[in-house]
Amino acid sequence: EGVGPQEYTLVKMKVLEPYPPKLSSYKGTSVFLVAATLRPETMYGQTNCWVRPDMKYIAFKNISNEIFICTQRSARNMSYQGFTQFEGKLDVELNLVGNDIMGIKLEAPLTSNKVVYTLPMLTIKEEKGTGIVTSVPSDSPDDYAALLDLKKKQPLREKYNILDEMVLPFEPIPIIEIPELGKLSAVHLYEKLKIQSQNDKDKLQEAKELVYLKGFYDGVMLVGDFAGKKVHEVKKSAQKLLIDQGQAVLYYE
Ligand code: A2H
Repeated sequence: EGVGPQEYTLVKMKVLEPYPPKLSSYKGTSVFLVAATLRPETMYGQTNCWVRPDMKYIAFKNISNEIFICTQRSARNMSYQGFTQFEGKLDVELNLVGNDIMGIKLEAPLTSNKVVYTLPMLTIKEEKGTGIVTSVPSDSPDDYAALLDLKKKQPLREKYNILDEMVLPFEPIPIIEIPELGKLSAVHLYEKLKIQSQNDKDKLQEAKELVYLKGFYDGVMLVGDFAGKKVHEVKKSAQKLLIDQGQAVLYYE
């Protein structure tokens, strides 16, 4: 990777009540799954949130008395970035695994979906971001592949107790138009490269590079506060909008 730290936009996805059993002690308190993204301008297209079923997560209280859920590794980093009352001091309140927070309702910023659900993605890495990934299947080939896996495979939904209504009604939302790739660039490349599943690593890598290469300079926003503007012009403004609305914070690693 490059020199120096990577800046992420940490998107706060609010857990809606009633909370699942493992979070029941937080009734009345604000709880967020925090997702690290490099593409704040795509938050208009969120359809769900990815969690890895077997991955360990923790809950901690931040300096504003909100509960954040993420990996312990990322929470430790946050404790050195002003997220906690005392620098470097992290009070782990709960130990969780992904399955404890699977199929729960969230409120996500900017998207036209009033409610989105946490769903399983099996390829989430431990050593990157927060272990929570927000899903934008219109513009992220990984997200589209994982969503399609769930849509196509009833046994996969059943394995993780995912109800049809958490998956089937959610379709990629056209939010960015890219010359040659259209208004759903991830879908276009998934089909063009004949990607089969979220485990199709090499083709997904190729698809991601193509979306990024063509999208950054030539992509045009179709919806929201920056409609009509180029992606590279609005990335910073979208990040600032989210931060000003209290729906995101900066995170580095
Ligand atoms: B991106 P980098 Cl629309 N494991 O956000 C796997 N993937 C992870 C992750 C983890 N632990 N943490 C974050 N990510 C994803 C939006 C998006 C993203 C779009 C298009 C491309 C894209 C919506 N998902 O990323 O290795 C997150 O998905 C393409 C790589 O640190 C995050 O941004 O560069 C990105 O990967 C961070 O990847």
